[in-house]
Amino acid sequence: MTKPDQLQSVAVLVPGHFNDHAVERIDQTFKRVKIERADPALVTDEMRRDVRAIASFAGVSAAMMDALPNLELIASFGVGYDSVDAVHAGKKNIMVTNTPDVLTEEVADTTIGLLINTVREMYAAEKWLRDGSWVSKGNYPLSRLTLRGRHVGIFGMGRIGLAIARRLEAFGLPVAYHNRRKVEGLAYQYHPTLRGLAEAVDTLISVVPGGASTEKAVNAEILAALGANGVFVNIGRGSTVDEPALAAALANGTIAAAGLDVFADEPNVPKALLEAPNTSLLPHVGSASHHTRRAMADLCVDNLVSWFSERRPLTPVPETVNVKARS
Ligand code: NAP
Ligand code: 8YV
Repeated sequence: MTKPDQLQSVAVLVPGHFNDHAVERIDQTFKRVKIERADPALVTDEMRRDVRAIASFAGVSAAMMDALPNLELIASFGVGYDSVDAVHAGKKNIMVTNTPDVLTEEVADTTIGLLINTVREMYAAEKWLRDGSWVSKGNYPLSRLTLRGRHVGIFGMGRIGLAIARRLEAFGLPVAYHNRRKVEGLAYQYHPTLRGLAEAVDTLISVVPGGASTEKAVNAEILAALGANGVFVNIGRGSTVDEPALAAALANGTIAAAGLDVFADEPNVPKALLEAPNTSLLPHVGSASHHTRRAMADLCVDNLVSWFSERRPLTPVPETVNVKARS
C-alpha cells in the first residue's frame, strides 16, 4: 500500500479545463501536470517519464496512451467513456475508470424536464410572458402535444434508463424498452429490436452509450416507425442519431417534435435543428448541477486515490476490469 505522502510524487496529467473541485483534490494529493489538451504532439519528455495517470473530461486516444509509457490509469469524468479508447487501454494494461451511479438521478430529472418542455412548449410559453405577448396578444396558444396518453420507449434500459422509467411510471405512462439483452426481472415490455420498440411507442428516449454499436442507430427508418405523433428525446450521445435524418423528419412531419441534450459535434448544433420550431435544445446539461458534478469529481479522484494507494479501482469500465496494477 502507498502511503499518502508518497502519493504527492505521483504525476497526474490534467488536460485543458477540468472540474474545480477535482483539481483542488488532485492538487492536495498528487502532483498535477497541466497540458492544453490530450494531444500526443504536446507530450514533453518529462511527461513521458513521469505521468502515471490522466484525469480528464475529454477523450483519450490510443496515440495519447502510446505517448505515455508509464501510464497506469485514466480516470474519466462522466459515466459515458466513448471518447476514451478503452479497448486499447485494456490491451496496454491501462485501467480506465468512469463515474457511474452518482449522476443517475440528476440525469433522469433532466430527461423528464426536457421531455415536458418538448411536449408542452414551456420555453416558448415563458418567452411569451417575458416579451409582453401575454399582455399584447392574450393567452399563449394551446400546446399541440401532450404527455397524456403517450407510450414511452426507452432505448438503453441501464442505470439512467431505469431511473427515467420509474419517474414515467409516476406520470401514469406505460414504458417499454430495447437493450441488446432483456433485463431479467424487469416488468416493462422488452423489444429485441429498436425498430420493434419504435413501432410500438410514440415517444422514444435514447439513453444508450455512444460508440460503434449505437452509431446513427436512430435513423430515418426508426423515426418513420415512431410516426407522426412521435416525440424523440436524446439524453445519451449525439452520435447515436443520424442528425440530417432527424432534421428532415422534423421538417416534413414524419415525427412531431424532438428534445435534445446531446449532439454529434458538440458544441456545434446543426442549423436545421436550431431553426426547427419543434425542437427543444439543451447544451449537454444532463448532470450539470454543482451538487452532482461535485459527486462525480469525488468519484473520479477517489478512483485515483484507490488505485495509487490500494492498487485497485473503485469503478472500472468493463473493457479494463481485468487490468492488474503494476508492482
Ligand atoms: P448503463 O447503465 O451502462 O446503461 C446503458 C444501457 O444501454 C444498457 O442497458 C445497455 O444494455 C444498453 N445498450 C448499450 N449498447 C447498446 C446497443 N448497442 N443497443 C442497445 N442497447 C444498448 O449506462 P448509464 O449509466 O445508464 O448511462 C447511459 C449513457 O447516458 C452514458 O453512456 C452516456 O453516454 C449518457 N449520459 C449522458 C449524460 C448527459 O449529460 N446528457 C449524462 C450521463 C450519461 P445492453 O448492454 O444489454 O445492450
Ligand atoms: C457530463 C456525461 O456532461 O456522464 C456523462 O456521460 O455526458 C455528462 O455527465 C460529461 O461527462 C462531462 O464531461
